[in-house]
Amino acid sequence: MIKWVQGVLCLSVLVAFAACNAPPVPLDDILIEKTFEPEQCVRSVKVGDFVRYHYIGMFPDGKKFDSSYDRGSTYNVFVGKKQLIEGMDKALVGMCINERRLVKIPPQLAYGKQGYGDIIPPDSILHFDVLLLDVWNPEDGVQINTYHTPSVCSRKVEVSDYVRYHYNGTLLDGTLFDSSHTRMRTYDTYVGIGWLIAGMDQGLLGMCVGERRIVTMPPSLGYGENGDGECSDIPGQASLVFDVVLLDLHNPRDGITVTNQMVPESCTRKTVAGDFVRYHYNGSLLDGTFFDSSYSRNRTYDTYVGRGYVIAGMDEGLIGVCVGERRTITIPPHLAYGEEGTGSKIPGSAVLVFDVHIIDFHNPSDNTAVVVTFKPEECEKQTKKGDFVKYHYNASLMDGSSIDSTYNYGKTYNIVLGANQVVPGMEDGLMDMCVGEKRHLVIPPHLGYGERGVTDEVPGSAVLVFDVELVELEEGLPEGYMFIWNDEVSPDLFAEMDKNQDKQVEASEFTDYIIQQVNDGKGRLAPGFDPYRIIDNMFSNQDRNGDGKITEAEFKLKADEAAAHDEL
Ligand SMILES: [Ca+2]
Ligand SMILES: [Ca+2]
Repeated sequence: MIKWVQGVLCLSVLVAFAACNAPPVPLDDILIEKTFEPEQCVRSVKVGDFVRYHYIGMFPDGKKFDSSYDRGSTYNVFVGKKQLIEGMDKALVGMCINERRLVKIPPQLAYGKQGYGDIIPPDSILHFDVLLLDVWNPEDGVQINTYHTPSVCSRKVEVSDYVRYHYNGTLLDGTLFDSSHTRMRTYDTYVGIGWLIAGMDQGLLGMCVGERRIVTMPPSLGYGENGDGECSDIPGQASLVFDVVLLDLHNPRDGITVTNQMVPESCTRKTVAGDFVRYHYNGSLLDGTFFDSSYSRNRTYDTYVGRGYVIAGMDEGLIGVCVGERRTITIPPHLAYGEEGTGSKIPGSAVLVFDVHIIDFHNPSDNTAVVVTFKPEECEKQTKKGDFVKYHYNASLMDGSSIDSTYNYGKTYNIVLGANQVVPGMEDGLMDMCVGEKRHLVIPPHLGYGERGVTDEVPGSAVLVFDVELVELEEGLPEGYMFIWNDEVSPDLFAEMDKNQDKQVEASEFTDYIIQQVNDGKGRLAPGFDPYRIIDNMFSNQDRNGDGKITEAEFKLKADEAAAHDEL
């Protein structure tokens, strides 16, 4: 090949030398001088091919007699079928796209002794400056050259699938006629049902998301004889080359698909419609382009499921999940954001892929779930409202992450039951419990810390898990009482309290007296509260005029009023 080219070059140099210094030597055959050779030659012209080329026709003295450039369109013709002068039929064979040749054709292979009208005189040697732009063969089909194959391909394009892809469309000589990249928008279409030119309908079949291929097609499978001057500059009879990358693929008949399921070993309950779910997710497009993540916000996504609060595919994909489960939910656009897409990151007709991790869920109708994990043999007293209880707890979230533990502080948590000192779910969970008993409590957020949670400790809407152990129980007073007498009330109560006998009871006398009664076992203060605060309140109640002393009159008035129901 190289030798042959050199040979031609030498010969043409000789001819040129001869042309300048001596009368023209008659040519036996055409002479070919390659004035430009492309680096690559994927295909060269063979007899029977159809070509599109530009040319300038000249006489040896350089005088132009014809030019395709002047007409503004390529010359389009079959090669080797006597549709051209014989010399040209020969000259085009072996030419590559973008190759340029200066061809010298003797008269016997051109217009001979007759010449051609007024244009070509008899016995003319003709020079043609030829540039080949396109070649195809009627036998050609679509040629597919895959130059990048993704490592994973779970699905390939089939007839009637809907795809989103990017492409650069060029002519065979490399001229760009269209690009989805410059529009910054994928081309979205059905495949194989005539929405596309035939070559593209075929060329996309079998493609994986992420695959890159070059699809080359003859004009019969592209824009045919007339080309496409409306939307792009595709000349008639042009071969088309599309450099395609597939970004997305689904079928309108698709539902969601659930893959990569990781279900925890223990799963006693699965979500149903109406449950409230907290989950983390990473969202990406089918080609792996990330669009959103709850992790980046460092906050779970919280929603009711099966109630239309989220896209239909997610509503469906979050049904039947366990706490702690991981799954990948792939959602076709008609169950996601449809043809319009949303925001700047989810294009129209996009398939969405969500990797979700279920943190917890509950139902608004849930009560505190109580599981007794240890019950002591002896159980005389059970907790009730008003009791003062001391208990240990380990608090955690459903994913096992620890919130708090009394064991860490080495002392119990102490509360009066029914006094709103803990969340309602904890009140429920501590009722009817024996000393020594252990329980596992699951508290839904509406009985826990609600939608707001506790800053830096309990996330909003979180289900809480408490393992509790009742350590001590001090029986409370009947509801509404802060102090009661164990025995009969002394008839000389006022006199007993007025220790210095000045006919009035000062705060210190009152306090000393009540404390004495409690210590003697004659009376009882409500457990779990500051006794001095209770006594202060009792004193204030008696001291009607607020002068810091209780007179006998004040005392009597109060005693009559509260004969049936009060502290004294
Ligand atoms: Ca006194
Ligand atoms: Ca008073």
